[in-house]
Amino acid sequence: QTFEYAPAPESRSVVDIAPSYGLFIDGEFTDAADGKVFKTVSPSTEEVLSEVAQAGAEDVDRAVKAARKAFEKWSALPGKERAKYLFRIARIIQERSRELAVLETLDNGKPIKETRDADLPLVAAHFFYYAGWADKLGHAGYGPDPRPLGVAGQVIPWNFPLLMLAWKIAPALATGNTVVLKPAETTPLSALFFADICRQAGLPRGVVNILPGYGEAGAALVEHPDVNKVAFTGSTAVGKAIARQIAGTDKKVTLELGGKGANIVFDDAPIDQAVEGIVSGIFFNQGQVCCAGSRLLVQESVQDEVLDSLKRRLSTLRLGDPLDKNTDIGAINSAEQLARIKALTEAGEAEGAERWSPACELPSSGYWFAPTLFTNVTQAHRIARDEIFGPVLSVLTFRTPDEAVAKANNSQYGLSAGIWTEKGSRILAVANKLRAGVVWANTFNKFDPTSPFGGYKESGFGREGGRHGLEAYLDV
Ligand code: TXE
Repeated sequence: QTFEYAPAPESRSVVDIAPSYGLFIDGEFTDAADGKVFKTVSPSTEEVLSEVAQAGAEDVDRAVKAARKAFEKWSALPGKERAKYLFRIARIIQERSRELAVLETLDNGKPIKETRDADLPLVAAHFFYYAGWADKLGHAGYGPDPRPLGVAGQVIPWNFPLLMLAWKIAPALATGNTVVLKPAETTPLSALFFADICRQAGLPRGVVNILPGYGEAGAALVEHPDVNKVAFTGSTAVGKAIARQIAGTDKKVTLELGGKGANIVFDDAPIDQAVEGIVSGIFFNQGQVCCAGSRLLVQESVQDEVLDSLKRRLSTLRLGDPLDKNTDIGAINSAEQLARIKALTEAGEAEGAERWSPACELPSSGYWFAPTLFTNVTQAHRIARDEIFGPVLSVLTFRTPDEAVAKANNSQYGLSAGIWTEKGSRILAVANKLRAGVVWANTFNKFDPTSPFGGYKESGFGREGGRHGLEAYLDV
């Protein structure tokens, strides 16, 4: 028995997008000092969504001064008072989550199913979770009176614009710091909407400042002498540049960088369940996920069965309008990112790997890439080593658990890994040998604000989330 199920797409009229936005400094929306603006477009249609003020060094200075001034009062508030603001922000996010989900989908290109069911609930959960810590910092294991660091300069990427904002802002405010945050240049809108939520929540002026702009604004923020703490999520190249930039200063830093996660399927794994995990591991958010399971390591004896089942499953994925509730695969975030994915997949073919995609029609405008599978991949291939950050899975095989561990660890990165097996003892044995900040067992891409998240090796350092996430914002 089959059912026709085609609910109407979410409409963009759910959310009001203004034709232009300012920078958010000291509780007000303002023009950039030099009057510069840039356009943000919908990746699924290339339609211009809005014109946004572009921050420069002078604006960074203004925002940092506002945050410094606000720090005096904000850090002196009792934790339970700061908690009230964070709880209020969390509740407004819940109340306005439909607007936020549509806005995020429009600006980012990701399916509404994901913004609605993953991004937004997690964003609210982060604010609730850290609101709960604000009056309990004396019990966090850091002694009776841990102190905030001061002004936090935060730079975030475009793949989870609002969720990365929540990961950065919630712990900073809970611990008594104030914030200047630069969203990515292709996804400024949800951060500006969040600025409006801060006003709605009555957050004191200057506690949160939002500066849309490009990398130069990020660099100016990071090196500003009155910024005490730098938090960055983005590419490993920029993360290293930031580490060099702040070397020799007293700034504290956390870096959350790239990944090349191994998803390891043993021959005793429930194959159907593993296939679902492989699909969500690499095709969630079009694979633009730092902890994506972008390398499938499958035990040789079940390779054919897993690949046949995976190909059948990929043939059922629906690519198209991100606002359609049935869509599984949305648009790639930008023309630049699409070009990077194309270049790496072409390198994969040139190096001799075998490429496969399901039959799939790509829309004529916007930035699109079909789900792609590479077999005959060796560890030396670029598609097995470099972060592609797209809907592209590289398949490698192994014979023994030791070989699986060796191959999984053969990476400059160490952010995530997955294990699929019926044996609990094997999960523990393998997980403890994997050099990765998170290891999922018989699941993938599960997130929770109570768990610390972060990388080994070139995936960065420091942890966000959980009690460990507090430490990044406190002098203990
Ligand atoms: O990243 P950038 P891009 C990886 C992924 C992707 C690649 C390039 O592999 O293909 O990086 O993406 C700001 N000082 N990840 O070019 O440039 C920039 O404005 C300070 C993984 O978009 O690192 C944006 O706000 N800031 C990653 C943010 O840094 C600077 C998520 C990220 O952009 C700066 C994104 C500078 N010198 C990409 N230059 C993850 N870990 O999830 C740029 N920025």
